[in-house]
Amino acid sequence: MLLHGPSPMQVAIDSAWEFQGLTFPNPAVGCSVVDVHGKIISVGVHEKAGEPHAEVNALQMAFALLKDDSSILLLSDSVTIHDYLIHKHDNIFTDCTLYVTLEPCAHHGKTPSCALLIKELGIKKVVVGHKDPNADAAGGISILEESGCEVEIAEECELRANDLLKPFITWQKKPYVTFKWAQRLDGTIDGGTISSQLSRINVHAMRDVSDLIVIGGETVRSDRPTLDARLVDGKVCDVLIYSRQTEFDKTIPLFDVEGRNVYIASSLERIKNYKNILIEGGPAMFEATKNIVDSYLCFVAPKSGGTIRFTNEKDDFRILHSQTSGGDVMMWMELQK
Ligand code: AOF
Ligand code: ZN
Repeated sequence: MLLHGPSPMQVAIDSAWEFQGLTFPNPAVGCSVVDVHGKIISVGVHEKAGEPHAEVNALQMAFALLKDDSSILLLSDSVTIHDYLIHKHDNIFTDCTLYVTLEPCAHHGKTPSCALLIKELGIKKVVVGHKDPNADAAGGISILEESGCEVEIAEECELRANDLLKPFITWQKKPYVTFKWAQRLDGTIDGGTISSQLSRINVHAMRDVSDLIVIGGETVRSDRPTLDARLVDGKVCDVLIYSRQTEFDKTIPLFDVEGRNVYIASSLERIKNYKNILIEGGPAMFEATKNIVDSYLCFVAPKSGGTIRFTNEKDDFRILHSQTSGGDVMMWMELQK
């Protein structure tokens, strides 16, 4: 029996999900480079705004492999990698196909245009998962087609590429709200640290690119959190404590973080002043925020032992993506309405 692995587009989508929640204000994007025999030779992802795009990371690795020369891997800045590839490619990419989850960008933003790079490298075929919803960067498909590159829109992948792009599509018009929680296999959410060190680093990296963290008053009182991004040496963001009571013990560490505004309110109105919002909540917050949450991120640690659980009834979720995270399972989900 012949076994097939995942398609190059699926590999690009799965790889991009590893950085979902970490690329604000940019989308999470993945790219596979496939050689003339149909073999995936490299995969690249966009990891953080300002850093190289997925195509550039994938082509950098492909160059190192095809040329058997790792010196390009020492470069980290997008402009430098673009220049290097353009000057040294010797037409090695001509017969390669790129599978990229998002239309290659036409513009020069924080980094130079991917479509122009692909054109310069003479790549003959690009398969695109989704058009770019950002008018400033869209137009890469036309640039490629006009240069004689065959562009295919991977229709069977559209739903999966669309799931991946949801935060970015939403940011074009309104804030995007993620509700995150960690639980054990038995559903418990109390009693100290639950998730793995890697999962906690992941959450700090999300805080680093969030502009507002929302948390319930009860959690503030019981956990006495700091809500900063120290595990990734990241920036601090504002905090909204959602509570009917306005008095809090100001020695709780979150009040003592420099450069942060802390609001205490019994309404979620303030959310509309922000763009990338992370709710770190328990069962009460879950109910209170159902109408404003775009996606749910749940970390499940393979252990048991607490006492408090979500006891909410009758909710169905759709899993957008699941992956492992330092021994935990991490699920991105949408509530079925
Ligand atoms: C791509 N590949 O991996 C990503 C793209 O400021 P810049 O230069 O980083 O450009 C950001 C815009 O580029 C972003 O708003 C989106 O339209 C597109 N993102 N495009 O070709 C990528 N992340
Ligand atoms: Zn680009």
